[in-house]
Amino acid sequence: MAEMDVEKRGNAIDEMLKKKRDQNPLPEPETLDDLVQGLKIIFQDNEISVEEVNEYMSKYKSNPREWYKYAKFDHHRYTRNLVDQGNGKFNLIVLCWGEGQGSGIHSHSDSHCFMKVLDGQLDETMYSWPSDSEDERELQKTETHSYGKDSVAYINDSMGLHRVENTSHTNTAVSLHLYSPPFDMVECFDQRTGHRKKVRVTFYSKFGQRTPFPDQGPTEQPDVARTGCTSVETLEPENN
Ligand code: 2CO
Ligand code: FE2
Repeated sequence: MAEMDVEKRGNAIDEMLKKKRDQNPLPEPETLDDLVQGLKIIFQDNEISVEEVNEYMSKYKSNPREWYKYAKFDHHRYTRNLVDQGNGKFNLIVLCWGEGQGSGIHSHSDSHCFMKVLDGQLDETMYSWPSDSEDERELQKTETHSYGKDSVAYINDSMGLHRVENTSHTNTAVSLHLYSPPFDMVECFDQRTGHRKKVRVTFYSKFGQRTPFPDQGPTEQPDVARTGCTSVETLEPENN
């Protein structure tokens, strides 16, 4: 009985989606601009299908000429470069990962997070949430994945925490991230103790232009391994 309910609900959602797409068709995502336009159509709805977004982002085949202007690297940390604000429904961001650069372990502020690799390869390590107790305990790894060019990954807080890294010492990597709803704070976690802190995430550039101070953040970035996060502007007190 329960299975049938799920199936019926699944069919109802498929039907609804089909109807909506007949009325408002998505452009084939032949270019990055097409992809942005199509994503804006998808996110007009309050309910989105993770599968539909995943498939749509997978269809776009990365063309460096289209995203080159957003690809700005920094020697010390990975960078976050805003591409589009998705009519307030999502942020689309190009992340640039230098050789050996990675994020700390973090959550995603109750947002949907899609990550499409545009160039190179990215490795993801997933962890389970630490318990609420005060005890210090090492975070438990749950899964590892490697993503190559044009593949799309998805995470939300119910699936756990993750760290993303470009482990190559010879190649850079570039990825396109969609976060809905947009966020500017995340929680970062210390792998050894499970302790967490709130961290503001910032943009290195917006719409292809380098972001002026104060968005740029301090020149001395806290070390990823010790603070648990990069792209940090301000470390907020935990009770904030
Ligand atoms: N979430 C991280 C960020 O936006 C990147 S890891 O992929 O979700 O900086
Ligand atoms: Fe992430």
